[in-house]
Amino acid sequence: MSNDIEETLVLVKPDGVARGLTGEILRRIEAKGYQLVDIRFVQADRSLLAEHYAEHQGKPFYEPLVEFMESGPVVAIRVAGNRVIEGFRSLAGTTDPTTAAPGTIRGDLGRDWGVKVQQNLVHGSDSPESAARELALWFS
Ligand code: RTP
Ligand code: MG
Repeated sequence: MSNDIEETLVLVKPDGVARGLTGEILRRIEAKGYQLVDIRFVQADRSLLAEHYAEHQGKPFYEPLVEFMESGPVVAIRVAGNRVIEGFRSLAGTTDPTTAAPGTIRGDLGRDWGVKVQQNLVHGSDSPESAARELALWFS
């Protein structure tokens, strides 16, 4: 089996913080065997979010996404582990909580009644390049 220790950026989005799910999300990360390396509360501003979501600028969901992400504090977590970038995205489940598989964070805990798809509790970096860029941004 390969041993490929990586770091990824996980964000508990404002809906997760507001619903008191930070502990449950941290529990799932730790239960999987990943290591919490650093953690902080952040009230993100527009410039941080514009950099974080640079790849989505111009898309129809960009503006509502940024508005949602600045609506309250997020918890930023530096997580380490074997193939953790892919592994955390597997723990999180697919983007839309309605169709995310049961057993995943979004599938088990994501609401699909009266909320938008951007309210999907967590973010996880999607590649080694994204992880390096995003960790530098949130833990500068
Ligand atoms: P994330 O970046 O938050 O880990 O989520 P992801 O990779 O699964 O999704 P991505 O395509 O990167 O989109 C980033 C976030 O934008 C919101 N979104 N809304 N059609 C829509 O309304 C829509 N599509 C995406 C979600 O909050 C998604 O997590
Ligand atoms: Mg993404």
